[in-house]
Amino acid sequence: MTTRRDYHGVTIECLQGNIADQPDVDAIVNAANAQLRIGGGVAGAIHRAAGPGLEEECRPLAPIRPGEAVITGAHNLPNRHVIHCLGPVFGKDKPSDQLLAACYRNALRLAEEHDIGSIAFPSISTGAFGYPVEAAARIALRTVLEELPGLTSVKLIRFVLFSTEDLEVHSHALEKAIGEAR
Ligand code: AR6
Repeated sequence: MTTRRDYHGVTIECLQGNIADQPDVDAIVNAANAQLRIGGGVAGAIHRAAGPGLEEECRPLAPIRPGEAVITGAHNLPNRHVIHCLGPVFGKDKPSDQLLAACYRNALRLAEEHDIGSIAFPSISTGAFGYPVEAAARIALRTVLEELPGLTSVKLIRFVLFSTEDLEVHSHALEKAIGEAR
């Protein structure tokens, strides 16, 4: 099941899948660690699929701070770019909501600067970093909607969720955010 909505000329999708297997988008977003090293979860899946060249390209860009985003090539991944975001560790990096929103905002701004037409996000901070998924989804979808009027190159924003539960939460957050924005 895919939830898809068109808003401000941009398509927003929520679907279940693996962020490292999205061959039809220009850029995928990494839920990175500060050192931009392999790690587990999303970062592990992306680095394993990209190959060691990605860590090499990341080395001079690290460390990054919570809320920050940096962009690299995609190496062996089927995309053009990887945008690496460091989400907040819930309850430790504060204010967590603003730092999480900054991840989505900064990723979209980097995408614009690099003429990216389509971008796929995972649910940043909701795994190892412990952010409750409902709250994180609300922030993610609201922030993305707020950014839409300023986007010219990005035409597709996809949320790739690992579980059916997380997909439902994000689909609901999308409907709700659009309802609030109208
Ligand atoms: N595709 C899509 N979603 C995934 C995938 C995947 N392949 N794998 C996990 N998820 P996490 P964080 C979901 O832990 O919380 C790493 O070790 C997962 O179910 O990847 O930002 C890094 O090195 C969860 O909902 O990211 C950092 O140290 C969401 O993606 C740290 O974890 C994010 O989980 C970052 O923690």
